[in-house]
Amino acid sequence: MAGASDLLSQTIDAYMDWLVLWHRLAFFDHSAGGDVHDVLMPPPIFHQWQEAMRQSLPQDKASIEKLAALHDQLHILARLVLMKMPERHTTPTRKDYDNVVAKYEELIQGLRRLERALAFAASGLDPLTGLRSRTGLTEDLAREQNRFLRSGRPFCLALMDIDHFKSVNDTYGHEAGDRVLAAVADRISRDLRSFDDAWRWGGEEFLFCLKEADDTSAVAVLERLRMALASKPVILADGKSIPVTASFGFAMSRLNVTPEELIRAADQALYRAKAEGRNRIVAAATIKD
Ligand code: GH3
Ligand code: MG
Ligand code: MG
Repeated sequence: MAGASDLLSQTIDAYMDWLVLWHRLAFFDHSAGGDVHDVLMPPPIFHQWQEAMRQSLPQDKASIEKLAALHDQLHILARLVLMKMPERHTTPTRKDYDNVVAKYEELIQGLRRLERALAFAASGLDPLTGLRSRTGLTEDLAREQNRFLRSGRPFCLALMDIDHFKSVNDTYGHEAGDRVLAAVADRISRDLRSFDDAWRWGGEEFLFCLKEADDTSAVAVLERLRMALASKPVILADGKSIPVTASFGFAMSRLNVTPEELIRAADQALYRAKAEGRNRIVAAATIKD
């Protein structure tokens, strides 16, 4: 993956050079000689990058294919504009010029978006929410479990699931749903304590590790977050106000109970929180130890 990511940065650089060359041909070197097909080759590194991406990140196939299509459109358009200039003694029309530049910007923006997504993936952060992704989760929880076994100070694992989130998407659209998720993540970061950890567990579900917390302090932290969400709707950039509540299930650390078992117990408690009416916090039934 590092290979694909390096090639992507080089591709973006190569495109800067390519745009300069296109400008030279369009405005100054009208009689550069040779066929524009030879002079204005697409940066070969684009194809190398595309191949590396296809092999290392097959899950991103759709965005790679979209960029490949944009790449083809840009090159066809850029050549057509050059070839259209009669005897190539004039410069492109404003409209033709703007079309090439707009296509170029679209391609570069797409490449940059992918570059950011790759950087996030490598950093273990979820690009939409900025919270941790599941990368490294097992190791992080094992470390917390070891700390508990050494020090005897308990921790709490809690799952949070946004209530009726499907209807947010259905009512306001998927993009608004994404912005609500980002806003919820922002509140999570603000309302957990600075030394607690939060992961995007998946979709509209989040996992928290509340450190050095007994039952009472864990409930206090979760209650503060539950209230913060329920008491203020999320306001989108276009002014839409979207009420959000969430349900929580949590389990406290215990000797001889693995973090994976705690998460399962928290998930069952979350299920009960949903069944009992949502917008509430439910403790896991005591697990054996
Ligand atoms: P419940 O209160 O029972 O949790 O209801 P719910 O609608 O939240 O639960 P359900 O599991 O039926 O739906 C979850 C929805 O979350 C469906 C899915 O489209 C949406 N979702 C998951 N991930 C994302 C995302 O990244 N962005 C957006 N916009 N929606 C997402
Ligand atoms: Mg869910
Ligand atoms: Mg939900």
